[in-house]
Amino acid sequence: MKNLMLKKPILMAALTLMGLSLVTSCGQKGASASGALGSDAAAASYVPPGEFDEFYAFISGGFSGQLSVYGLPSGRLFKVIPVFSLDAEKGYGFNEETKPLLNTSFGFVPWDDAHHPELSQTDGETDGRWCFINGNNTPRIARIDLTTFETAEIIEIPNSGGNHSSPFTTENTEYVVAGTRFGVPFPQKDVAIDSYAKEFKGALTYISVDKESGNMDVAFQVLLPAFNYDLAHSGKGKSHGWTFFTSYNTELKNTLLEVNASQHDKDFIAAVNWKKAEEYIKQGKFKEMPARYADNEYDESTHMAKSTMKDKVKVLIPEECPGLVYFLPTPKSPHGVDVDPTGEYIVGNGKLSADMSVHSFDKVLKAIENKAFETTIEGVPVLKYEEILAGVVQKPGLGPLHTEFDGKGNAYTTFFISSEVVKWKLGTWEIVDRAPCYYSVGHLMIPGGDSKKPDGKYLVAMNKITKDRYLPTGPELTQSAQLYDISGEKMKLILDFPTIGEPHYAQGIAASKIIERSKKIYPIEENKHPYAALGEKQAKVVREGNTVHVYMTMIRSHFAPDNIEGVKVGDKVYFHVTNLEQDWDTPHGFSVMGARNAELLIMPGQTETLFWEPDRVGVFPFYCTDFCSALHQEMQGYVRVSPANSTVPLTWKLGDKAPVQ
Ligand code: K7E
Ligand code: CUA
Repeated sequence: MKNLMLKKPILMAALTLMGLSLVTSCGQKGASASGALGSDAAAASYVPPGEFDEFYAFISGGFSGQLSVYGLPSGRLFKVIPVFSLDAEKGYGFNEETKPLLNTSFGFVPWDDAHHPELSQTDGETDGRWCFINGNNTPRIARIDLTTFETAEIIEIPNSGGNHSSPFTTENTEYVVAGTRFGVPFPQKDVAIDSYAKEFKGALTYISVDKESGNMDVAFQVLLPAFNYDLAHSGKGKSHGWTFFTSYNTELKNTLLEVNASQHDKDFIAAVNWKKAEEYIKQGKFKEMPARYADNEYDESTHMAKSTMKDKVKVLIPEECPGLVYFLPTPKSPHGVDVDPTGEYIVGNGKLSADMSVHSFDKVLKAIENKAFETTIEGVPVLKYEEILAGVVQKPGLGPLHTEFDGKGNAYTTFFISSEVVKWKLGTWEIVDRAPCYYSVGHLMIPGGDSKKPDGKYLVAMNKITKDRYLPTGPELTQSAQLYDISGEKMKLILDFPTIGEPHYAQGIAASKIIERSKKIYPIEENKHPYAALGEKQAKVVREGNTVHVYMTMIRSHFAPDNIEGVKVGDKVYFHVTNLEQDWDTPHGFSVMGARNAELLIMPGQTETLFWEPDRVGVFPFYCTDFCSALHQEMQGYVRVSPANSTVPLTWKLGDKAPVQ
């Protein structure tokens, strides 16, 4: 979202023309509001040592590619879950088991730009089962299992460029969606970029989610004009069965977008009737198109991920599927599209618009029934703006991006340029409060704030710029989140905390929905890893040509075996290490000198594999990296490497109880 700043000069000019004065975020200083938090504010976010937070917050890392987990109201950081980016700390993407998760049709892609976490829902309420998050650059969606807080699946989105309007779920997590941000040739081919308006398309993809396992699959794609599909939300309650995607660049331009994509005073929200799509799929009214995309799943019993390449996709074309998609005109280059808890109001956050338009779902249905169409674009009827409008929030602020709800009839919208959160009333559209953000707020989050049942107690604003708020850290300064108490009439700022990466979006959930389901260990008897050693007696070293498999175990405070000889220069050595512990919070680490990847960090009952290619003779230590007991420092061993032509026999041992060889 930093690119929005580029729009500032244009926006400033436009607003000056409109006679509006502009309070830029850069002009403000924290001063009074920042330093002067009273002690009651401090108490409001204080969670005494040893006590739990009331909520979990899942905050995206943006260009860090990861998802971080905080407690609210304390703002304490609990975990950074590796998703799209390598994480040497956990061996994620370095160990053999997780590498397949990062496989794509482009090969191994060890980074992505992760924007929008989305919790699974049942009947429109967060259920604490999974958290999904989009990968923007190499179009992907990941599913994180909230019993383990680990990435369980990553699926690539075919025929897309920049998976931004994603992964927003439907009411019962029937689907998560993936709208392409960039128009791309469909299917990809070698064409002139200037043929954009003719050759390029914008695909909206529906990914089905298995009710039990959570397994994702590309169900179908809807082929639309090559607008830039920015954000989305599905309907709920009365609007269940629909998804709304914002778009910009309805001008269909391919160069200098900051000017060329800001021409129309209205862009569109694409309203997709996915229940209708299901009917069309059932009737066989789709085109099967070639595609190439990876679906990567982690299997908890083998502790291993597997990557499967898939090669086709069902595509629905609006011209052949009447009633499937409608365009709702919405001023102007809308970013977020947010559906209130009743499912009636569809809020378009027109970031270049002076006012905010709210559509009525009832009126949308009526306009469809009455065929109140302005025109039709590539088979998609454009509804008449006046016919679907529920109301307008007038001059709420500058640069609206995203709205959430408190379940008490109020909406809260972030304004990037005027750097504030504005509270307004659904139905009357009047502004009831505003609170400054430090600075340049992007998105906001109320736990459950995009569900049917918001917990309207706290609001987190995610800020792009912090400037003078924290100690300087060289040229790059931290981004931050700010916590507001929204239980009363007025919003109260109660806490500031720095974030990991650049937070773009977040989700929150009552801790009680997650705590009970949280896994403590992996039962060792359920470990089906093909190279597991399920007890020290099973520890062994096996040579197959120049590949050496080490079946190793770890338990406080030794490895079995801890002395290995007979490895040769040029061997390909796989350390398959099983953690035999069966107590909560007893991981062990494994690292070996000369390894060119990372450590392993192995949970109780789990097996992980480190690949090691010794390139010189010598005796190399390995050790445990996680302080696991008073004798952690003794948890170590040696592997001897002999010349390639050596005749040193392959042996291994642990103390006097050398395993049988
Ligand atoms: Cu940065 Cu949702 Cu990708 Cu807005 S997005 S800020
Ligand atoms: Cu095991 Cu330290």
